[in-house]
Amino acid sequence: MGAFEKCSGKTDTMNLSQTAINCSIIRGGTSRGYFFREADLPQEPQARDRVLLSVIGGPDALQVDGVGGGHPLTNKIAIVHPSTRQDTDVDYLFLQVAADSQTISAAQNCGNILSGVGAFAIDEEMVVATDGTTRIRVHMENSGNSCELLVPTPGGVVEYAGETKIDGVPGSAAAITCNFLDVAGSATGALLPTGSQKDEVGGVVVTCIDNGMPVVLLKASDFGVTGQESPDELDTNTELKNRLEKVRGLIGSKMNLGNVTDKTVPKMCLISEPKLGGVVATRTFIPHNCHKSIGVLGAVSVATACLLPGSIASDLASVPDGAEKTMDVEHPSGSLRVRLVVDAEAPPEQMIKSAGVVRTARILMRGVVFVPSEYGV
Ligand code: NQM
Repeated sequence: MGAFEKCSGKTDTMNLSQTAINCSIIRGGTSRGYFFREADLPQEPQARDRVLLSVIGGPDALQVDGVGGGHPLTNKIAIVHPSTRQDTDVDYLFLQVAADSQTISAAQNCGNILSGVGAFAIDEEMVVATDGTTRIRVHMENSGNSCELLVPTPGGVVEYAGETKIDGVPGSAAAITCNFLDVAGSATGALLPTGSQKDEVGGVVVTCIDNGMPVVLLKASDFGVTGQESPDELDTNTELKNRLEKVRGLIGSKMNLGNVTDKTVPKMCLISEPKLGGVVATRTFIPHNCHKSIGVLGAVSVATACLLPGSIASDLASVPDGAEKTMDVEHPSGSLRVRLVVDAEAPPEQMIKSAGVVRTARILMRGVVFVPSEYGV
C-alpha cells in the first residue's frame, strides 16, 4: 500500500473517507511509540502535526478516537529518514504528544524511543544489517546530537528475543546498546544552563543540568516527601505538584527555555538517598506526570549531576572511583544503569566524554493508521 492510499470502504462517503499512512508501533525501552518514515508524512511541520495529533487522538484522556496510549510514555512519535549527513546513517526526529491536550512538541529528545530507531531503520531498509551486530549512527534532530546504536542482528536480521531485563518492562529481550557522545547542553546550550551548580528558586535549592535532557534536581525532603513514594501516590499529591510547577515556571527561563508553561521540559526530578545500592534515588515528573521509571537521557543527566562537586546530587550520591563509572540511577521500578566515561581534569562542560545505556526494544505492530482525509494528506 502506498504512503497515502485512500481507503474507501463499502459504506464510505466523501465525509467518511480516510487516508492510510504506514506506521509501526515499537516499544523502545520503557516507552512505546508510533514510528513513521519521513516521506510518508506531510513535509510542512504544521500539516504534519495536525495529522499526527489525529493519529494519536484526544484531547480526551482516553484518546478514544485515536491510537494514543493515554500517558506521555505511550504517546511518543519517531520520524526517521536516511541521513543527509556524512557522519550518521539515519536522522531521527522525536515528537512528544501530551495525553490530555492537543499539543505536540519537538522540544526534547527521547532516549527510550531512540532505542527502537535501529530496528525500524533496518526493517524499513534505510540501513543494511550485518551478520552479528549492526552499528547505526543516529542524528538526533531535536538537539543536533548523535548516538551510536549497537543492534543485535544475527544472520542480518534484527533479533528481538534475548536475556536482557530492564526495570519497568516485563520479561526479557535482546540488548541494544546506546552510546551518546555529545549530548551536553542538548536543549539549553549548556551542561549547566543557569551557569551554576546550585540555584535558589521559590525558597528551595536546586541543580539545573542538561546532559541530553534539561532536568531540575530537587531534594525530596524539601517538598515534604521521602522520595520513595510510588508514582500514583505522588501524582495525587496536588500540593506537591503545584509547588513543583511553580518552581518549574520560575527556573525555566533561567535555563534558556523561555516560557515553559506548555513545554515538556525541564523535567522535575526529586532526589533522595539511594536504597537499592545505586547512586541516588529519583522520582521524575515529565513534567506533570510522575515517570513510572526514568527517561534514558534524564538518567544520564542525573548521573552527571552526581559527579559535579557543588550540585545538590553530589551531597547525596555515592559515586564510584575511576574514569569509567557505572552508576545505577534508582527509580520507582528499580534502576537504570548509566556508564559514564569521565575526564575529571576537564571543566564541567567537557567532563563527560561518553554516556552509555543498555535498552531493549520490540516491534509490536506494522501496518497503516487511518486519519480523516480532511487533514490533507
Ligand atoms: O530521557 C520520558 C522516556 C522519556 C524520555 C520523558 C527519555 C529520555 O522515558 O531520554 O527516554 O522524560 O519525557 O521515554
